[in-house]
Amino acid sequence: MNRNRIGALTSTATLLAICAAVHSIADAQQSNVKSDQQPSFTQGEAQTDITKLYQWTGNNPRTANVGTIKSADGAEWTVPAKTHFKSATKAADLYNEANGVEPDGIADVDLEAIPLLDAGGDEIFTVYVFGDNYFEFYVNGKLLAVDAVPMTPFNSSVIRFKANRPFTVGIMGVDWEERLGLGFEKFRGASFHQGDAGLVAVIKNTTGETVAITDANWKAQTFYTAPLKTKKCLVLKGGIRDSSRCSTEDAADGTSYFAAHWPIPENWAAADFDDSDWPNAKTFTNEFVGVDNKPAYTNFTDLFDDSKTDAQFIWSSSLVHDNLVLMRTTIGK
Ligand SMILES: [Ca+2]
Ligand SMILES: [Ca+2]
Ligand SMILES: [Ca+2]
Ligand SMILES: [Ca+2]
Repeated sequence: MNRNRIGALTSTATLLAICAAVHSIADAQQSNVKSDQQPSFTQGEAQTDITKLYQWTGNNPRTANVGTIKSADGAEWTVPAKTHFKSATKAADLYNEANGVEPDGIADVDLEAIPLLDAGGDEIFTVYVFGDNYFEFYVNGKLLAVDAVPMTPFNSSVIRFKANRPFTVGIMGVDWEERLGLGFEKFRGASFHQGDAGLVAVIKNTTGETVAITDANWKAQTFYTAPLKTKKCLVLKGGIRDSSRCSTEDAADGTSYFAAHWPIPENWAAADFDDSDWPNAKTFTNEFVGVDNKPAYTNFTDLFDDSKTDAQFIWSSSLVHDNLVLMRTTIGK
């Protein structure tokens, strides 16, 4: 055996050893995860219980369906999310093309006409929300109202409520999808396009003072992450569910992609829920989210982009892959 051949064998062996080491680090990251943090994986598109929630036939027409899919462990998952869309109070429209509510700005909105919801307390607050695509809004564990439009048109909402400080706000955000269970949508001729998300909110008191904005102080955790080209691109460590290494490319055929699901804790929106192992929310710029062509946002930049209290778009680690994200904050005295 000549020296070059030995050299080649040595470097192959070294390479294999490095691969094995990298692999064991990846496995270790997964095995460090507590059993209640381990996701259930599904593969392919949801085929059962397909139900139409909402259809929009105007500009950017989409149908918002839900469906169910089973994972190998026998668990059944509603995708993109189990919502209260059909049963809960709809948030009033700040801007909603579907209902013909299209004010040029906040000066044209009659706040007194917005129903006052009761979260238990005496002080009156107003929250303005723009979410891509859908949200449900809780105070101290009580569901107050849900987004009037699950997918398109892009709308914004206003909710008035009574509460006492301190109070805890919980928001469930959903990035809607058309390829149920895969996290893909159909976009400009692409059958498997990776859609993105993002949510911004501002809470004011009756004097117009801002008492809370979405920012990196919020907690945000994903409970449904897709599409995953491979299961291994998802990095799990403690409460971290990081999909930022997963491919964001559209696919010619995405039907073999995977999705990760975690059960939603029953009391996740309650004031005393322990969110200490949830990551802080990640913030994203308006440019990254791409809101410059959405009047539901741009007509209200004096609310959402106030120079002194500039609300940030928040989400969990991946604006693309994380499709069901729970967000929490507590507003103090
Ligand atoms: Ca919406
Ligand atoms: Ca979206
Ligand atoms: Ca802003
Ligand atoms: Ca998505």
